[in-house]
Amino acid sequence: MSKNALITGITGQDGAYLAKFLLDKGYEVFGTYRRTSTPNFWRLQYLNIFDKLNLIPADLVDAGSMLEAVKISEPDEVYHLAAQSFVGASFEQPIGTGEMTGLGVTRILEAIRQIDNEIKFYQASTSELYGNSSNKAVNEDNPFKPASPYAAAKLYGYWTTRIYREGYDIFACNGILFNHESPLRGLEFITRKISNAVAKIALGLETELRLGNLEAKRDWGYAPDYVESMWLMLQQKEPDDYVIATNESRSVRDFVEKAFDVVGLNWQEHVKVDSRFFRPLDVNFLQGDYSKAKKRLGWVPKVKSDELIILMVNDDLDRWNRWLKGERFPWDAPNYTSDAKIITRGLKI
Ligand code: NAP
Ligand code: F7E
Repeated sequence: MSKNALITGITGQDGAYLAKFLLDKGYEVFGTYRRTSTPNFWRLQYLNIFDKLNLIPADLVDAGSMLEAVKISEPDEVYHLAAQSFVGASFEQPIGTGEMTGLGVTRILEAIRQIDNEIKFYQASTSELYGNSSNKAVNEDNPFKPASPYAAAKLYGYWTTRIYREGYDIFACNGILFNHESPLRGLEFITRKISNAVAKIALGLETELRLGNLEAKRDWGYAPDYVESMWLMLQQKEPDDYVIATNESRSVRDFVEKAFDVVGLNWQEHVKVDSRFFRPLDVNFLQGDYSKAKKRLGWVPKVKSDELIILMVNDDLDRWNRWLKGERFPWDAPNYTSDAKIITRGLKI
């Protein structure tokens, strides 16, 4: 008999890739989505899985809806991916981020505890937990030092997961995932902001790209590789916490340079540093040591950042080329305009 999986946040980058991964493994996949004025299913359509899923409306701030999602789906495994996941926005909406990204974890774990504590649980923890605590590669034993409201909320979620594991014997795991990207990444995150702008600049649709802190370094992996690790964690004999990373780190400056190289342009002629994109506090350096995941789960990253940059730029080039030929898509790119009137922390773009 096939297993049931419930993915909260199925409309996001990881939710979409994980849904595809689990469908391919023969799971019956349920996913939560929140009510929005415009439906947001483009990633599921992009991966051609939209009509294979069971979708349940639920919101992280609404405990009853989370309980209902667990009841309806009767899951063997819950992958809790839903969150306000953008670090920059967490400085603008710190309380909402605490509600969704922090307390949301308790709401879903309470639902599991009340309905069936045999359900296995994955919590989307993050490298942001480490903050600026180290300038070397970090593993599961390094201390945490969150540097944003997002990271503080995730720290709460990390410990709640461990408390429910130890206190109620729930098979609950933290995946401490370092940054992972793909052509399905949201446009506000740096990698996709860059790949999308590079494609548009190469095709003459835009001339400049405005960025903030170019010196920050991140350990960037490929999202489809990373969702496999989530599943692997829940297939082990015992629940545990794992770092998932590539063990390589590069700066935003380096990423942007390589992305412009893909289309044969000089990044310095197009990139402008703009104070609006700096955060009140930033994490300068992150690099993960995934030795434990390699040893226990047999997991290794297949795509490293050099390849990732090329595939992301090429995918956005393909989208915009097709758009120029008159094709229209369910996904975001055609709707995105750089002249939108955005206000961030009181500063107008
Ligand atoms: P994402 O693309 O931003 O997706 C987040 C998902 O959460 C979306 O489906 C979103 O729905 C949903 N969501 C947000 N607020 C909600 C609410 N109030 N109620 C219900 N659903 C809500 O994020 P991602 O990159 O896939 O990341 C997945 C998870 O891993 C997140 O928890 C993130 O914090 C964590 N994480 C990500 C990374 C990374 O590098 N990607 C690394 C470590 C940890 P909408 O589509 O309606 O917005
Ligand atoms: O920023 C710098 C920015 O927003 C990366 C989330 O998935 O990964 C993600 O969080 C770096 C930061 O990702 C711009 O200041 C410069 O230092 O792409 P990002 P993030 O903050 O690392 C972790 C692991 C998560 O858990 C999160 O959910 O790039 N940066 N200029 C910029 N960043 C953005 N977004 N935009 C800029 O213009």
